Amino acid sequence: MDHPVLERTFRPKEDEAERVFDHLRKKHPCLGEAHGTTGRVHLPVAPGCNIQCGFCRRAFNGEDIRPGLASRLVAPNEAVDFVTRALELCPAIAVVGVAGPGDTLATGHALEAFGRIHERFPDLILCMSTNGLVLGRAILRILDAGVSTLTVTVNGSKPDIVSRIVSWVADDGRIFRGKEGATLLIRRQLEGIARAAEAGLTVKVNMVLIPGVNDEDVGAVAAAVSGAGARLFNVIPLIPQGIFRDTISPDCEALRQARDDAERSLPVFRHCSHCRADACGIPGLSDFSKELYGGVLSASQTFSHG
Ligand code: CLF
Ligand code: SF4
Repeated sequence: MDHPVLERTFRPKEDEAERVFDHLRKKHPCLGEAHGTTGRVHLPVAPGCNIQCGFCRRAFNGEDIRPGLASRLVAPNEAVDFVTRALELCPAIAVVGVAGPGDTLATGHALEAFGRIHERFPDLILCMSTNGLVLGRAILRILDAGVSTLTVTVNGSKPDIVSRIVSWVADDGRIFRGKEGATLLIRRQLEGIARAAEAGLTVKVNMVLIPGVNDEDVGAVAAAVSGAGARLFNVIPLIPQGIFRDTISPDCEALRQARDDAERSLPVFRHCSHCRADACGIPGLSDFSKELYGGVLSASQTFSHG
């Protein structure tokens, strides 16, 4: 067990995990204390996805296959240049995140970009968002790339709810639909969170709140992910699009109720800016994405896992 990464996969002592979380919270704008003072840049470096969420527009506008998609993404070998420029635009940036437009682990692009950034900027916090489908099997590669904080988007704890949100799940060359796909996804998400927490990664969970679909399930999701080792919970109101284009976004009361339900199991982050996959600046205060990406990416709506 002399490999440094393998050594780090031992479950850290709880006080050590708490110490790491406290340290990160002072610098990371999405973990609580540093909100409003430090910034993040998102690199839209993840091109594809391995599941299909009903509220995600990617499959509806053909972005996955349309010629020209590459020009709207950051390539892994461009990542260091974009981060260098982002730091010039906003020196308060403490975190580099990848939050879309696809899933960070569906391709190798995000981890390659993180590895390059970690080598050049070892003091920046690297933050990765994922749907969690293949998280458990990627832990060593995630650690090797220098990532320290994860967001896993978990939108339900029960197959009958998740199957209304996720139409298919692709795994090992097979497509799983309906409750079969939902069951696989939920199991992998909880296993992935548990392995990530054991490895010393700080895990936050995002849940997209869809009125009439998963609003009754928030407390159960928070309890399940807390049991797996997540440290923070964030409720994201639905942006009505895709198959949920006629669903009304949750109002303030619904959001408050959801946060209260989650807070029975986990601390809740209440300052989320619902960032895009190409955000740059201090969340809620400044946005340099047009300056950074030349306005090309900003012209196109992209869903961000955040
Ligand atoms: Fe980005 Fe997300 Fe990391 Fe933050 S955003 S990948 S955890 S660095 Fe933050 Fe933006 Fe809300 Fe996300 S305000 S959407 S919670
Ligand atoms: Fe994939 Fe994320 Fe879109 Fe869901 S929301 S289909 S996980 S890119």
